[in-house]
Amino acid sequence: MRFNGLALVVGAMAIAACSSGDQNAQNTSATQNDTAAAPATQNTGTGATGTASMAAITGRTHEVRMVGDGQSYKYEPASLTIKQGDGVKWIMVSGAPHNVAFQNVPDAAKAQLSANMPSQLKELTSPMMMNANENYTVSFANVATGTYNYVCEPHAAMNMRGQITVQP
Ligand SMILES: [Cu+2]
Repeated sequence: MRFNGLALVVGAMAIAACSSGDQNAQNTSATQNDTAAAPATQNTGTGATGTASMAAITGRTHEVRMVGDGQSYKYEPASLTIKQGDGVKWIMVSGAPHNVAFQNVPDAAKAQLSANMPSQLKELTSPMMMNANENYTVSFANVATGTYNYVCEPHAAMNMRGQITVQP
């Protein structure tokens, strides 16, 4: 039901954008037409991945160290339980490059988690961290409760994986 609602909202915005574009076209002003078209394009883009906006951390920020010694690569701790509203800060310690790529995220949580992840390499994927103390922080504010699995893409074959459980 919630997604039907979102689809309706996005659809309504698209219709509103179209009708305002039509009005502008009758207006014979090319400039107004252009400014009307820009937001419509952005709305469509946001709708494709969801309609959430970034929600800042309201609780505490937990740290996860990313370590590797050439033999084994891991997140420390690999498993973390947090409260909704907390943040997680991944810190590059050794064995770079590392990153954080969430996998199998339920559709209902995707939009908010994505909105809370700055500078994504691709969907739900952090940039690579190359140097000691480089870090990446994700807010879990407004992110649905549940368990989120993630992997370090460069070390996936070495089973560098982690898990965040978000509790109410
Ligand atoms: Cu790694």
